[in-house]
Amino acid sequence: MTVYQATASAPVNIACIKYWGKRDTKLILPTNSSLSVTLDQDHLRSTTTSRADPSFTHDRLWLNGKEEEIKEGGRLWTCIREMKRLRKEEVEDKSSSEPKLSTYNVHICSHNNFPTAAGLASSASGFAALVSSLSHLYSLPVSSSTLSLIARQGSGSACRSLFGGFVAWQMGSNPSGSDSLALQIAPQSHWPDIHALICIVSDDKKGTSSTSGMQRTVETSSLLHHRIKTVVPHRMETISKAIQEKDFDTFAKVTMADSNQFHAVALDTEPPIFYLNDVSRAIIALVVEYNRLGVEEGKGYRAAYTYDAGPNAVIYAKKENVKEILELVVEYFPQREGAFKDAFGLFGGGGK
Ligand code: 2P0
Repeated sequence: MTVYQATASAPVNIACIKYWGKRDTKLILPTNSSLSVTLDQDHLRSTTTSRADPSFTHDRLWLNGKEEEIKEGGRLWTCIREMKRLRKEEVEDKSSSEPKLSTYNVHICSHNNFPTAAGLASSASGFAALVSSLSHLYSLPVSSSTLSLIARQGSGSACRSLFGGFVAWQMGSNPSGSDSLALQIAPQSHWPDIHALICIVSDDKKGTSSTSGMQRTVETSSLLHHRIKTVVPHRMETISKAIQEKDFDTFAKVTMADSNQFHAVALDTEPPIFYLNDVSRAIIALVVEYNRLGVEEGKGYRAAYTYDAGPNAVIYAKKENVKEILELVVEYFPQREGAFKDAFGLFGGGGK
C-alpha cells in the first residue's frame, strides 16, 4: 500500500518594515508592503507532517500534540482547501494517472521547536510549514511565491517565511489578492554577516492579538494613513537598496525607525495599544547609546533593535559585534534561567 505523507519545516521571520493593517480581512491583503529577515532553520522553526489517506473521514490537525478544530471558513480550512485546489488544477487535471489526492482527507501534525507563548512569530512559521508540507505531499510544480499566496491567507506574515534571507511581501493592488505575494530580495548567502539576537523580555501571552489590534489601528489611527501613504513605500526602497549594497548603517536606521513608527501607530489607536514595557525601552536606550559610541569612534551604527507585537527585542548586528552586544545585554539585564535566547547565525533556509 502506498503511503502519501510529507514533512517540511519553515523558520520564523522578523520584520524590519512592519505589516500592520489589512485592507481585506478575509483574503488577508495588507495596507502596506513589508520586509523581513528569515531566521535560521536550525533555531526557531515549525515542522509539519501531512498525510493523505482515503480512509480518513475528515481533515484533522494537531499543534504541539493538541488537536485544533478546523472551522469551516476559517484560516486553516482556507489554506487546506486552496492547497487541494492547486493539487487538482496543477497535477490531477493534467495527468489522469495521478492518484486523486485532492479528494482524500488529510491529517496534519505540526510542532514548534520554541515556546508558542514566547511572543515570537509562531503563526508565520506554522502556516508556512503547513503550506510547504502539503505542497510536497501533492508534488505541486509551483513556485514559493505561488505558495506564499496561500500561506498569506493563513496568517499575513507567514507568506514571508516561505523564503530564506531577506524577503519582501508586496502588498499588491488586485482585489483578488493575486499579486499580494512574497519575493526574495536577497538570499542569506548575499549577506551572511547579519545576525539576530533574540532577547526574551517576557514570555507572557500578549494582551492584544495582532489580528484584532491591527484592525483597530486601521479604524482609528490617522497616523497609520500617513505611514501607509508616504512613509512605507520610501522605506521599502531604501532598505532594499541597503540590503543589496550591504549598507548596515542604513539598514539599521530604517529598521529602528520602522519599529518606532509601528509602536507609534499602536499608541495612536483608540483605545491605545502598548506592546513595549520598561525593559524593552531600556534595551532601546542601550542600543541607541551603543550606536552613538560607534559613530563617535568612526564605526557607524553597529546594532538595530526591532519589536513586534510584544515586549521582546530582536537585535540585528554584524557578526563582529554580536559578542560585545550580548555581553552588554547580559551585564545590564541579569538573566533568569532560560530567559534569554541567543540566536547566533539566525538565518537561512526557506520553507522548502
Ligand atoms: C510583521 N506583525 O510584519 C508584523 C509586525 C506584528 C508586528 O505580522 O492577522 O500574525 O495573522 O495576518 O501575521 C503579526 O501579524 O497577523 C505581524 P494576521 P500576523 O511581522
